[in-house]
Amino acid sequence: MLRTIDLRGTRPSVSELLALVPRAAMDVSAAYDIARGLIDDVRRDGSAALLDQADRFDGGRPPSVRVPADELAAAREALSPEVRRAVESTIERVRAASAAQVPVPVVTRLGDGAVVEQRWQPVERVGLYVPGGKLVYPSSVIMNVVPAQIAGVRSIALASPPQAAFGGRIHPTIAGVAALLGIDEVYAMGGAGAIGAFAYGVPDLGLEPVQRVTGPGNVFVAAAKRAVAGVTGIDAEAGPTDILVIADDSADADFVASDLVSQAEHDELAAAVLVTDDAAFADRVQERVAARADATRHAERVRTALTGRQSAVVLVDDLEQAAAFANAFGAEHLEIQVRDADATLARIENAGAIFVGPYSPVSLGDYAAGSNHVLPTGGMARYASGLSAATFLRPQQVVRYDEAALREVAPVIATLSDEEGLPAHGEAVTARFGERP
Ligand code: HSO
Ligand code: ZN
Repeated sequence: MLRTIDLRGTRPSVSELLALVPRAAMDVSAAYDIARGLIDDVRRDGSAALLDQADRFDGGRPPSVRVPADELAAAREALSPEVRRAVESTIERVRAASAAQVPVPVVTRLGDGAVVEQRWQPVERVGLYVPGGKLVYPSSVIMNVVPAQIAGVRSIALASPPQAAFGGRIHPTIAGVAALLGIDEVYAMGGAGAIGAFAYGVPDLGLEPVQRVTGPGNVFVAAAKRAVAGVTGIDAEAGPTDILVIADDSADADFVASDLVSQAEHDELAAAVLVTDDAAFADRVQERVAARADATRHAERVRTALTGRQSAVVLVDDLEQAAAFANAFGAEHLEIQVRDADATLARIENAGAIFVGPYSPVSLGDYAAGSNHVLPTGGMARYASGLSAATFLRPQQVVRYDEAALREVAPVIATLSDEEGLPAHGEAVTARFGERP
């Protein structure tokens, strides 16, 4: 079902590798002007514009844009005991891992009385966007909210589009999970307008501007983030999900096939790639993929994703070449299912999250590993990382020198400030040692 690319005996460059398995592109610039217009409408008309956009693009007008506290509480109580337990278990695991990953402050002593400190300061207020298109992901509420809470963000607002099936209200599971997490500022608003509302605030709703917007969304959400960048901080523009599996003949073909199908379930544009040094193993995976793709609920979508140009089986000479391919690809999710997984892991530089061994499937990370599932897509793993408490923290340097320590570096400052033609810089130091013009 997946097309095969045979790289054996070849040594393609990184750009050639990327051209072989091109990701489905999202044309954000084409959506930019529309997004800009919708944001401007919200700036001008406030909640009236949001309600109008709910009618035009989402599931109709919500009874109120701000979700009332009793609706949130009722949604929390309406979660089935089974779902509630699962959600609580995920929250607990993501909390534990996120808390352990909070960067620690460091103090560097550069000499007696010469100290540079780095402390981590949470962003004050953030806006989290939870999409509500063809699929809704309550698990993403956890993955966005928990790291922000762990980072110490004081004010968290959440937005999700009005749903037709619920009379223009947001999806009740999203509302219930938000309530379980203690989030009480929730808005039924979607798309570019919601991002604009977060960035500029909506006075008639009492919605104050946020300092950072995170969360995935469609092409208009991505375009809106691009439009408000600079006014507020944004996370990456999320694109279609991807999975890359490095496997050798020791792997279980059905495990690998099930993982490829699992991420293809998200989106017709999702990329699923197997890189292996064993052609017979690749054939076995293809057979299992075909069987599973036929039998799964979203068969049509899975088939479209797996037969698209963004998905492939890549045959390589050895695992070193497999790692080189994975590094060029920069997968959002990378699985390593080979005999000596640590040796391959050591060769990996670029990946959003790495899943090692036969019992660490991507869907474990999607829901219950404790890791975060908001990860860099579209090859952004080459320079970006997944969501964590650090996303909501800013390192700040604190400088503390005493008189003797300043005196010691005074000549350095004098020389460099002279060199740059900025003598007042040097004079700010000599002033402290009694020099007056
Ligand atoms: N695999 C998706 C996250 C997700 N999966 C949510 C299921 N629900 C992107 O990492
Ligand atoms: Zn997933």
